[in-house]
Amino acid sequence: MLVKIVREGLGRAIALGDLVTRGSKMKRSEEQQARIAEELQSLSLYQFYACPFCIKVRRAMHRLNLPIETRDVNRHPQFRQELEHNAGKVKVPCLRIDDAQGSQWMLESGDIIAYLEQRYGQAA
Ligand SMILES: N[C@@H](CCC(=O)N[C@@H](CS)C(=O)NCC(=O)O)C(=O)O
Repeated sequence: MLVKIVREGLGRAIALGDLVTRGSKMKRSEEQQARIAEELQSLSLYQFYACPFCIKVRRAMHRLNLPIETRDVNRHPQFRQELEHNAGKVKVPCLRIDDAQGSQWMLESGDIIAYLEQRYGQAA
């Protein structure tokens, strides 16, 4: 119980630190940004607000200027169930990638960031 409270407190401190130290966002033309925002409808990030690994991913999303929907699995039992059912466990962050074939559930913050960098990191 105490460990949980300390971990949550630390996570919130890191989240606050993240908010005040975020740098600038990648710049794109209005057209490019609108196209990317449309594309990002097919992505969602299952996460906890105070999880350091989620903060790392949200920081990359900010830097890359990617307004991806975030789904807090601590606040919404439906998101927790979806994550557990599809990813096989409640582990965050998890990036859900939807396409015509179905959904891919990507775990591991490092893999998620590498995927976002590779797909959206180049200013066109
Ligand atoms: N190596 C993973 C670590 C993720 C991780 O440990 N997430 C914690 C929250 S900070 C979690 O989901 N814990 C729930 C659990 O393990 O059941 C990553 O980098 O994404």
